[in-house]
Amino acid sequence: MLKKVLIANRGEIALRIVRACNELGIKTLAVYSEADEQSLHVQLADEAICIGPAAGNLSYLKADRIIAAAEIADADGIHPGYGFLAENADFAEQCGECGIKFIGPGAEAIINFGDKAKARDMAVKANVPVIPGSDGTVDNEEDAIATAKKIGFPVIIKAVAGGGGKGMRTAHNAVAFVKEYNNARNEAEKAFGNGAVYLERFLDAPRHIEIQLLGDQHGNVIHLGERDCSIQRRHQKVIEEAPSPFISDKIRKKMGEDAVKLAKSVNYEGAGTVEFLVDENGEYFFIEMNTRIQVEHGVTEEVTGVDLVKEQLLIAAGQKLSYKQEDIKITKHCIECRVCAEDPGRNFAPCPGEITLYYSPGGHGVRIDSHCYSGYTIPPYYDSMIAKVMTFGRTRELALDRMDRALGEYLIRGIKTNIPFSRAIIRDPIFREGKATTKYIEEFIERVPKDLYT
Ligand code: MV4
Repeated sequence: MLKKVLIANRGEIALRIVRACNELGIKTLAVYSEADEQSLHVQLADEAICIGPAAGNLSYLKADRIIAAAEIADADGIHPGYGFLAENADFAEQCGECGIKFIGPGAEAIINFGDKAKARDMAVKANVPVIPGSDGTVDNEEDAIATAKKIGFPVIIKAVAGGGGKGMRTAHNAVAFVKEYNNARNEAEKAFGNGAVYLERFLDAPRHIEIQLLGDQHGNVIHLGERDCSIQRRHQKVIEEAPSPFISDKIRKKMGEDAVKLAKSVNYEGAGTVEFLVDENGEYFFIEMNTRIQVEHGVTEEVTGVDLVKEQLLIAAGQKLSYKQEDIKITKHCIECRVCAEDPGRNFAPCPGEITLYYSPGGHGVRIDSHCYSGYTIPPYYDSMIAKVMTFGRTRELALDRMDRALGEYLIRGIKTNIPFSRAIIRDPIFREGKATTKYIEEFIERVPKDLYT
């Protein structure tokens, strides 16, 4: 087993990792920025080292400082959480060179899946369905137009280094395409220092469904069913749930098997997520693979009973998976709302500041993952998520009723949050009926009067 794990992150995920380590008897080493001295992850870890000033690029993104902290305190593993260095192949490699186990897949998998065109190519090679599109990148206007015409409009132009919708553009005809192709390239160059793009047929109102995977160092890979993450605003997830109200047992099984096939084809180690878009006919297509633990992992934990972070730690220590595929049974429904310090009345602008009063919901069928407390000040330097509310029960209806109840119980004073917005969605008949696609939030904002959620 690992003896001491450095947690290269902050907020609720740092706490989540401390908890898994505590249950496994692994010592924990927190790192923190000058803005996070008062943070719970610093309080709850066995040891803590300050790694720099508040800004992320001067602290949580400083690979050399984090590795130095691990060496000073003699940690034998580093858990990157999500965001920050979680999908940084150089960091994973440097950990290895220093004899520290990076808790995640090898650098090669991070590089290959980090390039979305390469990832698409790997899916093709593994015989996993992809959306009709370009064969690799389209590197000049001429080739791009010819390929777009062959695919057929509308097409979507995506940055290979993309994520979060940056460097992504759609075009409904050849004239618009030329303009958007150049826009996408320029934006990607600016955002990622890499202007390379590829093309896909644009699906108008798909569902975003992702499969959770675990793979060990012995070639075993299992899937833990899907999460429906269609409820997104500006490419940020707002509500996630499992199982998807749209996916039949038959499609679930096929998608799961395809995700496993892809992971096995690259000897994938650790937790991973294969993202698919699913059209109105239930046809599904690979889009991306994430090589980290995701924010919404708890949803899968509640419906399967599997502790994904513990499994990550056991896998990193070289142990075999604790479960076989036939052990994985989905016996519950779980919904998650991300609570963010933002103002739905002012276009969801971030609202950092002091939480003067914090009381979080509880009771049967409720899980809260949060690092917040009364008197805690949300720093302006990091993302605005302050809690994840998960509610679960035997049926979707029960999970939804509990979410409505739980959100109504939340007391957060001093700052604005998106709680009223999430509650309005939970109460919306269209969402209740399980009909939401990736276009849902945009339409919701047009359809529903603002005073219903501000
Ligand atoms: C698409 C698509 C339609 N067709 N690809 C958005 C983020 C990135 N991960 C992939 N995204 C999309 N890719 C094709 N071929 C529509 C989206 C998309 C989307 C996907 C999931 C959730 C919300 C979304 C909102 C707008 C666009």
